[in-house]
Order: sequence, then structure tokens, then C-alpha cells
Amino acid sequence: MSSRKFELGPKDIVFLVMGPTGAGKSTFINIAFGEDVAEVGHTTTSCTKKPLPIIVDPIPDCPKLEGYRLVLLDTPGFDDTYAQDEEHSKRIAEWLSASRRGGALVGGVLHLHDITAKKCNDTAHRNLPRSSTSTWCNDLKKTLIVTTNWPSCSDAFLEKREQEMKEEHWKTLIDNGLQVWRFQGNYSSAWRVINSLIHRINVSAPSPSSTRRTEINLGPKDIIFPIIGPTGAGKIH
Ligand SMILES: Nc1nc2c(ncn2[C@@H]2O[C@H](COP(=O)(O)OP(=O)(O)O)[C@@H](O)[C@H]2O)c(=O)[nH]1
Ligand SMILES: [Mg+2]
Repeated sequence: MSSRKFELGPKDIVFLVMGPTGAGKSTFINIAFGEDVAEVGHTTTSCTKKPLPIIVDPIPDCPKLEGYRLVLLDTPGFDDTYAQDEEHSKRIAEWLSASRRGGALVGGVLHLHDITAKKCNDTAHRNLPRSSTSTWCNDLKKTLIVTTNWPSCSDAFLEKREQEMKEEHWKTLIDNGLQVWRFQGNYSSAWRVINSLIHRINVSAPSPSSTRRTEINLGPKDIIFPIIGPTGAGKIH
């Protein structure tokens, strides 16, 4: 089996998409991308066993980041039935350190949370950033909790639950700069969420290391390398 190399460099901005299995990570990425590029699960068993980078190039409607690629990193949930949480954690950490070695910017973390899931159970807790510093991104201002699975019409019960989560489980994180966004299941909502992080990114002048790139060895099935066009052709709106 041949392996392919995925190169990360200073023109790559990585957003981690995290959360328990079934929270809607792959769904979110597919809707943002406009095509089914990440496998969506229909059981509680995780489809994503290792970090899967989905490349968005160019970044739509974003003159500030012209020439940059957005890497949405689909990750396994920390509740997997195939491997230990530590194994997932190690793989994500390896992926991130390779990204950083290549000069890529870890732009932020999206923690997805299914709003219809009952309260904040252990699994949801294990997937959350920890208090003021997260393992993956040390700045909670670059970390979002994105609630998913909202019905198309307003739902007072779920809205109340969201309010309770903000006031109880997520309060410390919110007090430290984390924002909570709703994903409404469509393209424009996905990009509103992503753009809220993109707005916080400060790209500085290229450094002498800007030609450096790091190669990550991946198996033939590990990487999907799709590209979206500037006109949005093929995107779901
Ligand atoms: N209607 C709706 N379904 C969702 C949403 N997020 C996830 N799902 C469904 O939940 C299941 C698991 O989603 P998936 O994206 O595989 O979750 P992942 O394990 O976090 O990647 C699938 O059947 C999705 O169709 C959402 O925001 N709205
Ligand atoms: Mg998935």
C-alpha cells in the first residue's frame, strides 16, 4: 500500500472540530464544505478513528486570508469504542505538533455539542476544553462550543436547556472568553460559526521560516483533498 504525503505550511490555518461521537462533527464539516467528504455515522459507533484533514481552498469570502487554506480537522470523539481516549489524544497531539513544525497556525477549536443530548453527561465533559486552558488551544477566545441538532422551528425546551448549560456547565469557560454558537444545520450557519473564529485570526508578515513545510505521512485512505471554488459552485446553501 502506498502512502501519500500531506504537506502543511505557513499558509495553512487549522481548526480542530471536536466533540463526542454523534455530536455532528462530520456533518458540520460536510455542510461547511458543501459536499460529503467526511463519513457521517448513523450509529453511536465512531466512523472517524484518526484525525482527518479537510482542506478548504480558497477560504470563501475572505480577502484577509487570500492565499491561505483552511484545514478543518475532523477528530475522533473521546468516547470511542475502537481505541482508548489516550490514543486519540496522542494522534491529535502528533498531528498538531507536525502542523506547528511546518509553520501552520492552529487557528481555533470548535467543540460540538448535541443540544438534544440529555444535559452534560460524562462523555460531553471529557470532550470539553478544561477550564481556562485547553489541551489543544491555550486561548479560550479561539475556542467555541457549537451546539448542534437544533430543530428548524424554535424549541423553548432546548433553548432553556442551552441557557442552563451556559449558566452552569460552561460558565467558567464563557467567563474566560469562550463563545457559544448555534449551528442551524445549513451552509450559511456553518460559515457564520467558522467566520467568528476567522475574524480573530491575526496573520502577520511572513517570517523567514515561511518557506518551511512539514510532510505528514498518511495511508491512501487517510486523506481527502478536495478543493472548493471561489464561486461556491456545488455548495449547499
Ligand atoms: N438534523 C441534524 N442532524 C445532525 C446534526 N448533527 C448531526 N446530526 C446527525 O447525527 C448523526 C451523527 O452525526 P456525525 O456528523 O457522524 O457525528 P460525529 O460522530 O460527531 O462526526 C448523523 O445521523 C447526523 O445526520 C445536526 O446539526 N442536525
Ligand atoms: Mg464523525
